[in-house]
Amino acid sequence: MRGRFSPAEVVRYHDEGYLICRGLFTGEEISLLVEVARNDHALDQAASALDDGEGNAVRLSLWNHPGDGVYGMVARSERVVDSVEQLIGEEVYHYHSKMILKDARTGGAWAWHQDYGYWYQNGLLFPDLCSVMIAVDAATKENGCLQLLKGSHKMGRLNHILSGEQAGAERERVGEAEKRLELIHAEMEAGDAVFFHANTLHCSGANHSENSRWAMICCYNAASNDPYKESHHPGYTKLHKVGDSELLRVGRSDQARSAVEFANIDADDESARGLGTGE
Ligand SMILES: O=C(O)CCC(=O)C(=O)O
Repeated sequence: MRGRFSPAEVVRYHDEGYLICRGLFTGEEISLLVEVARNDHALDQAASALDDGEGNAVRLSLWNHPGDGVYGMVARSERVVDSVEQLIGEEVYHYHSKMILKDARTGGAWAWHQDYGYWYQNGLLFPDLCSVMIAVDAATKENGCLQLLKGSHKMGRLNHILSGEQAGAERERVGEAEKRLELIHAEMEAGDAVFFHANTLHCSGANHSENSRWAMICCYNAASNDPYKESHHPGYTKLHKVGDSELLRVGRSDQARSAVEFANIDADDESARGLGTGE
C-alpha cells in the first residue's frame, strides 16, 4: 500500500498508537496554510468555544467535507491519505477536519480522552480511525503541545464522562495508565504531524505562553467502518485524493485559495453531550 511510512514505522504505530512525521509539509506550504487560516474570517466566526473547566476556553472550527481550497488540499493530499490508509490497512474516508485555535495566553486545555470515546456515540462499531494533527504553529510544552500515553490504544475504549463542556476519560484508569505508560510530549515544528489511533489517550495543557498553537486535525475512518446510524459526522463518502503538488498550486492562486471551505461546518458536536456526567 502507498504511503510515507516504512514497514517498521507501521509496526511501531500499531505498537505505540502514534507516529510523529517530521516535515510532512514544507515551510512554504505551511506558510500558505497559516496565511489563509489567519485571515479567514469564516474560520474565526465559525469557531466554537468550549469551557476547559480551568478558566480558559478551547476554540475550534470543524467541518465534515474537505473542499477545493487550501484546507481541502491538505486533508485530501496523497501524502496524508495514503499514509493513513497504510496505517489502517484499507481505504479510508474523511470523517471531519478541524482547526484548533489555541491562542497565545488564552488557549484552553484538553482533558485526557480518546477520540473513540466521543465517536463511539456516533454508531461506529470499530475504533478503525486515525487522526492526523498537523502543526500550523510550532508546538512546544510551553504553548500546550499534544501529550499522548504511549501504547494506551491497547487498553480499549474507556468510559468518558462529561465535565464542563468536554468529555474526559475516567480519571481512575487514566491515573493508573499514567503510572505504567510513557508520557510523550509531541513537540513539533510547523509542518510536522502526529498520526494517532482513535483509542490513544491524549490531552494538552493550556497555552500560557506568548505564542499561539494552532493545529489542523484531519480525521479519517476506515471505509468498512461505515456507522450504523446517522450522526453529525458523515458515513462513507468517497474521498477524492489530490496530488501532493496541489497544495502549493491552490495556495499560490488568489482565486483557487478563496474557494469556500466552510460550507459544511458542524461545530455542534453532540457526541460529548451524549455522555453522562458521572454524577
Ligand atoms: O489541540 C489539542 O491539543 C487537542 C485536540 C484534541 O484532542 C481533539 O480535538 O480531540
